[in-house]
Amino acid sequence: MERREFLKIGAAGLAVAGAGLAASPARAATHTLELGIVDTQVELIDGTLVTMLAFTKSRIGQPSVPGPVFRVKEGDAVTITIHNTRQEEHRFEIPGIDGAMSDAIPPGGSKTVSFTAPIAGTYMYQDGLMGPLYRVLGLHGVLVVEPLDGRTAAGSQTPFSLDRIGNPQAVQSVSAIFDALGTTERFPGSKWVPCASGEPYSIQERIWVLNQVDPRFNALVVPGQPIRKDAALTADPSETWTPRYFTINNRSGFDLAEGDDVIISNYIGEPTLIRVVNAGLAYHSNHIHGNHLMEMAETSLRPGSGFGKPMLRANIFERDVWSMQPGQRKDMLLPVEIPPDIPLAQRAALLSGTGQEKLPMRYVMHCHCEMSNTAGGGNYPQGMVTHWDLMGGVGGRRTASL
Ligand SMILES: [Cu+2]
Repeated sequence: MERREFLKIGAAGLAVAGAGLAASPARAATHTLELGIVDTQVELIDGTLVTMLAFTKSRIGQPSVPGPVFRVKEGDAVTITIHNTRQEEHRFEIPGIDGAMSDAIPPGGSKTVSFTAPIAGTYMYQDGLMGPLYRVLGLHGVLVVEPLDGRTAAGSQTPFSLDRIGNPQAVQSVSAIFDALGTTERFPGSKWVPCASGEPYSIQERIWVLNQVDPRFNALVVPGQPIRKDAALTADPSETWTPRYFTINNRSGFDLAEGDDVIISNYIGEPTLIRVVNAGLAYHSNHIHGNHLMEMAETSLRPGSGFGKPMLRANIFERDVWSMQPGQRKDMLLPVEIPPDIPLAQRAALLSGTGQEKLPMRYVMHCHCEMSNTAGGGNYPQGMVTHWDLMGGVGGRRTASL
């Protein structure tokens, strides 16, 4: 055999081995998860107590709204058993994932769903019953599917499965952005680093679950009793929904001034992915100051076979304001670059942490949806308002921790 021929076979052999590796069931993990469905008392920003429906992380775990974050890898085998401890029927589903829908779960009963983790993206699990009243009353949470590899051709890590996206322009656009991070004048600093496995969020990745509370609907939920029927309210909840509290991760107003599940505190060059999910029934229009974000992916809400599936953008918009329809999920990348409102002459000083800027520089995030501004009267007392902190220049975290 001539050497050239050997190389040809070698390359072909490698390609087959690579393909086999990517699809190999041996690499797929198995996740056996449990969720409970309970009711729980939640104190809102003005002291009002409401009863919400909530998932628990195991059959008898602590209730939380949103439910626990699950992270799996593409191709993993996932089995979720849901235990209904309430007095009415529920149902579990994950829009966009084939096979991830349970039969009705009777009061006191349990059901199991099994599926193979689909293409990487941000998914929302929910109870879809009562169209979708039970979802907004608290039965929702996030499932993150991470890519098996996710690297660009140049080796930059991304949250997407670039090898499975059937849109070359989208792959090119996403690759260009993730390759530019940490290597260009506009984006000095570091690459994007994915969240460590098993953690709900990280320094460079946040999950914001948007929702609203209309206490008239919460009053239908009484511990120990089936949910009260009220035709005037529940015949079509989306027609009668009048939200009074606008929440991220179940907090509103001043309660959103703290909490590192929501608030990003990073130095320049620590790009951060925000997975934004609207579990509610109202539109939101989120506006972040200081940086524009790259809208990398959104969910298809068109009826049909693509419904609920993530779509990468071929033409990536830079947005300071982005809209969130009910049920929408978007992956937004905050580049944590030098804010364009910093005068040119002062940028070098900011980068080195010796500028005149008082640190941290705090930039607001507020929702432009008017009812979110004014619910409760005045300036966001019950609205969706938070901020992010720019802590300093490139490498500041390393210096700070010395
Ligand atoms: Cu604004």
